[in-house]
Amino acid sequence: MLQLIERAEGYANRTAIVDAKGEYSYATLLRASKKIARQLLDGQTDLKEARIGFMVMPGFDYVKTQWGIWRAGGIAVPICVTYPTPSILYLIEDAQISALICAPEFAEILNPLAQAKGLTILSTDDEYAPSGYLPDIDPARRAMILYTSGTTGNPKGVVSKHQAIEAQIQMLVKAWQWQSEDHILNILPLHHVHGIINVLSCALWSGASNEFLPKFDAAGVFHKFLLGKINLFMAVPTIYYKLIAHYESMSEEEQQAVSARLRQFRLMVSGSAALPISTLERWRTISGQTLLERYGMTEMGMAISNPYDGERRPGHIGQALPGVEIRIADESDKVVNVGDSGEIQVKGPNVFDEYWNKPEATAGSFTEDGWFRTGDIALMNEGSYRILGRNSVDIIKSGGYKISALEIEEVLRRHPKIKDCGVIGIPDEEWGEVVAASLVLAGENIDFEALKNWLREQLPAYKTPRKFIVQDDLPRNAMGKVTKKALLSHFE
Ligand code: MLC
Ligand code: AMP
Repeated sequence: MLQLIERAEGYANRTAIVDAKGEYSYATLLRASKKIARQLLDGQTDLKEARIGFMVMPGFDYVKTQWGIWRAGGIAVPICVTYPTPSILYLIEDAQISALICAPEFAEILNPLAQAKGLTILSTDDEYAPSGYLPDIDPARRAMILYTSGTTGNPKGVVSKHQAIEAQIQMLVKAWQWQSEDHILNILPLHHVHGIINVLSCALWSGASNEFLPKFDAAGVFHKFLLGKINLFMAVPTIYYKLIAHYESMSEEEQQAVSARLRQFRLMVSGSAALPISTLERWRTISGQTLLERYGMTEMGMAISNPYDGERRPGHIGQALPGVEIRIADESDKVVNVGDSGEIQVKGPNVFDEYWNKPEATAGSFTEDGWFRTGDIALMNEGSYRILGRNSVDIIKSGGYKISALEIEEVLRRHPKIKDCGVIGIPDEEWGEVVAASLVLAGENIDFEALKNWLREQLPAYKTPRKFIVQDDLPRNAMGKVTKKALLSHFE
């Protein structure tokens, strides 16, 4: 049996999930996920790794659906709740999804797609409860596909097996000393590892409580904190930036109450993008908490972390997590001297096996001797790793989301008024980077409002460019390739 499920049986009466609709025990979660599993199986004995797409807001229904797919032997493919139709269609086709589960509020978007593709569609509200046994799931089977942007145009599906997910959870539970008394607030999107593994799954593995706020909002977060139950928090640097900005807008009395409460937290973690030292310091003054910065990736969960006990060094990501091997290698995959910079390469039970249906991309992301190439450049500085950047200018990190410049460029080039374009990330204190596009027009001019509206129909909001310039031509090198570094200077 899957360890997450087996462990949940031991926590039966404890509170697993809190959401806007109520509180749910582990026993309730086990019952509800069994019902979903049986609905999906509908007489079959095992889904045998069929891909099940699900579009459900963060909350109890999301978790029962994810567990239901796993318990029926399926591969869970979460669909971002703000995806526009083309992004959902891409995912359905790329992952070869065979059935969909959706919350009633998404039926209007998913029903026509299910019909067009001939897919079964279930609702999280379906009441019928067929009987039947659930299959025994070997942890070596595939469990989840998460979509990640890369240096190729379209997002790739990262396939994780149950055993990799279990390894990712276990190393964090150990390193950060998760306990069954913990109560964490989860404000992250649930189509990425930060929210799914580090917060939700670590809590459920430990018998702790995961409380959802389905969408981040700074006032809502402070309100939840002040209620007094939450003792753990994990977020991307942009969220800490926004919390600080909100704190600064509060009255002195409110600030004192929030600060006093934050001082009682057991742990606060930052990750998914570089944490600016100014944010770490400001948050420490407000909360008395030194944020624990850690480093990870969809392909491997977390790999490097500052210590729970011991010095958390600003501007550094810490040391390898238990069971993870790290090396810093040069362009020919040779290990560099300690202190020299190179690519972070990773080995361990947490690392993924494959991109879905992309054997070439999979092979290209591992060295000949099996190390995963992260593409992140770092060095070891007095016992702690420090990130210096990435080996591709075409990967942008904005608000903790990874965005491919090439994917945005491909979309922009489909617009009838755009002849060519170049997309880059501009450094930004709040967002880490902001997506910016230089456009070469096909005609005289372009209506930017209309362009923004068009883009919102093509791409999720977090991927859409925020800054535009119009140029006669893009800066290019002697080979005719757009030079992104030169392009950056054109935005200044
Ligand atoms: C939104 N806005 C942006 C933006 N995203 N502006 C600039 N750049 C961006 N990237 C604008 C919107 O257009 C809107 O403006 C306004 O901000 C509010 O939009 P929103 O959608 O409500 O934003 P908000 O909810 O505030 O989102 C911010 C956020 C979100 C930080 C909460 O981006 C987020 O949840 N990020 C977490 C992503 C994450 O989980 N990454 C982990 C990946 S896994 P207007 O004008 O339209 O009103 C990984 C591995 C690891 O990285 O190590 O963890
Ligand atoms: P994703 O592909 O969305 O999982 O994002 C993974 C990427 O986020 C990594 O390859 C890093 O570039 C970046 N990242 C994660 N944590 C950190 C961190 N603490 N500091 C800097 N970059 C980070």
